[in-house]
Amino acid sequence: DPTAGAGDLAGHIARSLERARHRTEGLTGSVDDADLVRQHSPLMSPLVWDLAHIGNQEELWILRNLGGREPMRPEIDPLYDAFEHPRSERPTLPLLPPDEARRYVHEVRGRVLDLLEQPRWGDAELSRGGFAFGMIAQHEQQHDETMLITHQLRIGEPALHRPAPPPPGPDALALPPEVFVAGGPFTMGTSTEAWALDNERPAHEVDVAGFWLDTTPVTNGAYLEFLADGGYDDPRWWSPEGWEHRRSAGLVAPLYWTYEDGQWLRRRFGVTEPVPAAEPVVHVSFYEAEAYAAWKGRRLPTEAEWEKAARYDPASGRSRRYPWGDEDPEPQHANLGQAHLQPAPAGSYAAGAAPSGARQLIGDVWEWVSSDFLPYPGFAAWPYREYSEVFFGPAYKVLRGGSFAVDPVACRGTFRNWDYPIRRQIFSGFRTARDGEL
Ligand code: AVJ
Ligand code: FE
Repeated sequence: DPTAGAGDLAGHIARSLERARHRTEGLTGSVDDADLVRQHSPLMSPLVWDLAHIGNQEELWILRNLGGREPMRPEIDPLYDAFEHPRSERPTLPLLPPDEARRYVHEVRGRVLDLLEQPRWGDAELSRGGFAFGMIAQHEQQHDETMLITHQLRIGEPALHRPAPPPPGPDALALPPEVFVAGGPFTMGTSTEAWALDNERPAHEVDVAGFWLDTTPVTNGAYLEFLADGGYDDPRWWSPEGWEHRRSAGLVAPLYWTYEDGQWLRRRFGVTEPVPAAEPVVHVSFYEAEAYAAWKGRRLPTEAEWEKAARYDPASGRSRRYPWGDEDPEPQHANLGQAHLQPAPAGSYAAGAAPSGARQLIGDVWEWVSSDFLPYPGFAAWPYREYSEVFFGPAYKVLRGGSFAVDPVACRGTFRNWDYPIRRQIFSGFRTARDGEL
């Protein structure tokens, strides 16, 4: 539990902030300054924008809103307000140059750590259980994932290097293709997780009929069968909106795939390599996920089904924090934290299996579910409407479980991500489901 050992809450906060900063420095220090200010895709900000935005949000929430301090550089606030300027416009703004951005975030962090050493910072509602700090650590990690997405879009020599994930255990090939999740009510969302964000709250009971779920995310090998069967050319498998998008965008395969000399290759952080069959497919849109599922005679799980499969323990009747239990993620449980620059082969992480037997629900790839991003009953925006509330509605689809690019601090069984159904520069995959009894 992130708040366990409450005596050392300040230490836990400091370590979470430090881990995020170490990652930020790796992502912004591995390319030169020209690369930091360049826009690698109109979908993304220049990396130097993310960097100063991280510091600006930290200053706003911790130093000003919690600590009551005066703004350090009020003139830069509008530049780093994500709602004032869309990503495509950000390169034209008078942004802080790399050195100044680095100095700014460093200065903010120094003052935040000073504040953390003062007594009574935890008295405010905003910092109960360390929430404001936890929110800021998660915010930095979320932008680290955003910056990793920019790195993947970037053309050029590889700048990041990580070992491949360990091979799966010997049982990976013998796993049943699907697992059964029994019907009945379960507790969805949370009212007790100190660092949960507003859209994960409150805990509420949801009744879910029994269903079958893929044991692992859909692999490249399985997805290639959909390609080979002409799946991208057959409107039967696509929703009307999905087909329209598939046509106008000219989709023929996942993002970053190319067909050369009779085989599919992919570009991954500057390296072009054959598409590995055993790995979960990544960089697909919601529409592609939905079409694959229809071709299989299956469907995407609903968000409630996904969460029940990931959290519900039939033996105790309660919902766990993670598929494996209540303990925070360790390397044997899940592929998280940018430890590797790719998903692990399907069937990996036996120690992270859910009670149903489903694997890799946490980590590896974000999983598209069929549900729109909507508030839970009893939702209250906290601490600002622009985190979640302004995005609720049918324009956004939910993604669950986190990817290899998500840090443990920003990942739990209740965590909800969302994006437009056409998006695929994100580390998005999926698994499929079907109705049915045991
Ligand atoms: C939750 C990933 C959709 O990156 O747009 C970052 C997280 N919110 N800064 C995003 C977020 C404000 C958000 N997502
Ligand atoms: Fe942000």
